[in-house]
Amino acid sequence: MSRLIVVSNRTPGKGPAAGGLAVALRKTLAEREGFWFGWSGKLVDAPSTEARFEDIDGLSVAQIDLTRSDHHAYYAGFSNSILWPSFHLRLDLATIEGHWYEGYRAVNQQFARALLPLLKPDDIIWVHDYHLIPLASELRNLGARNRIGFYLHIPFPTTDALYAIPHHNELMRDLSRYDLVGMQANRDVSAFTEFADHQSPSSISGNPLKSVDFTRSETGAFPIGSDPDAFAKMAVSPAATKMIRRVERVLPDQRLILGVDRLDYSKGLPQRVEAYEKLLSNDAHFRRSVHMMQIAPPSRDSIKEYQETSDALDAICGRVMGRFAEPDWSPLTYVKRAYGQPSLAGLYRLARVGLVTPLRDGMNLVAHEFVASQDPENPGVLILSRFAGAAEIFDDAILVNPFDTDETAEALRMALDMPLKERIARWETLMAAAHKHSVDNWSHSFLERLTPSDERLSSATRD
Ligand code: ADQ
Repeated sequence: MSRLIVVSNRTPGKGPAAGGLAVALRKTLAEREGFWFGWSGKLVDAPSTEARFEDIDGLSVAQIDLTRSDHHAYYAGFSNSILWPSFHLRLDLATIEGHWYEGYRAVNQQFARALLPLLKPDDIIWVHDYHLIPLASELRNLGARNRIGFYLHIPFPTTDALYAIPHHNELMRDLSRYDLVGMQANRDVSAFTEFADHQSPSSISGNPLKSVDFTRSETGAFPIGSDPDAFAKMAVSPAATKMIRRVERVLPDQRLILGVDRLDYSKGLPQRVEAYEKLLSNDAHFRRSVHMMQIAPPSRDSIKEYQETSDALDAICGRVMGRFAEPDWSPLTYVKRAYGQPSLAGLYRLARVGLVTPLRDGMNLVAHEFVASQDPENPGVLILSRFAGAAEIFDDAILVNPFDTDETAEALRMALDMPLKERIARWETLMAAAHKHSVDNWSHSFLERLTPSDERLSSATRD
């Protein structure tokens, strides 16, 4: 079997893997004798030209260092102040500084130059996410002929939003140089196809410079998932049970509404707390019997728009506390830090409602993890944004428009009042979907499509 090389902005670190992605790809890499390539996390004066190999808990990792100025332009600049907001349809939050594109391109070139000498001709390369859109182009410009796949973890934008991104045509041409482009959801594939159709030679006749030829690149939806069995197990582990006891002690007889997210404007956090405020205001009988817990560790906090989201969330949490708290009852806990997965699994299991209401999201793994952690005999209810990729998979969740806080408040009421029988029936369907779309199935199906057809054929004959 050919080797697999995984490339992402950062390589996984030491210690227990933080996410299902690292665990799943770690397993696949072990089977295929490949390595993981990416930035080391170190900022240096002169960019490194050669990668350093390191064994990190049995995983072979090749890393390069970046200069502070390249990294700033590439990461906080072009990737997270232009691509992230535009792909999430938040053009109002994009900041465009023309020179960032040079840094973005320079880092992708640096990745390509350091990776090329490490490649064997039949290696398969799997590139992850919007930081590295130009990588296949850069590798091909240096002569690489390997099969290269790209996976976009975030939503694909509408054609209009794409046009607002500087150098969008070059970026789309870069995408067309992958053999396979994977997206989270059908909605993303449709948006991509719409753009590709716009670009077809017939629609841009007279302007050949603008045409991007997508005919050699395949595109498809490969929805990512969690490891549901691992979460189900973790949710009854001693660490999870300890967390459950800690919370039950301070919140006796309270039905818990739980949100877990990176503190990011795409996650709809202020709107979510506002919906909870409406629930308490409309239905006084919920006061004293429910409690909302929002866990949101800071993220990308050097970027102004993230600080503003954090301030907005502080303000609305303060308002809800001031409005509804009493000396012996608090409506809300807001925790601004990360927790280990077993503790999170415990909280998911304890919650009566998982409130997952991003304004737009590639997939949303919290929804998967919440479902997998439930007690089958007394499961909680998932309230899910229609604008998360997960909504295409979990249609037995209560689906809401997160911009409509009245609708979300009503969904909260419905979830809190939902009879056990209905909760079980919905959960069983959700859990079946979480299994069907596990992270293992995701990586296998993507790699199966990326693997050259002659290799696929010979492995099928061997089996
Ligand atoms: P994210 O935007 O980070 O991922 P998400 O899919 O929800 O969003 O993944 C978050 C991960 O971080 C989950 O595994 C969750 O458990 C963990 N996490 C969140 N809050 C935490 C906390 N307080 N403590 C510890 N862990 C926490 C991007 C895209 C998504 C896409 C994923 C994977 O934006 O749409 O689903 O990649 O492709």
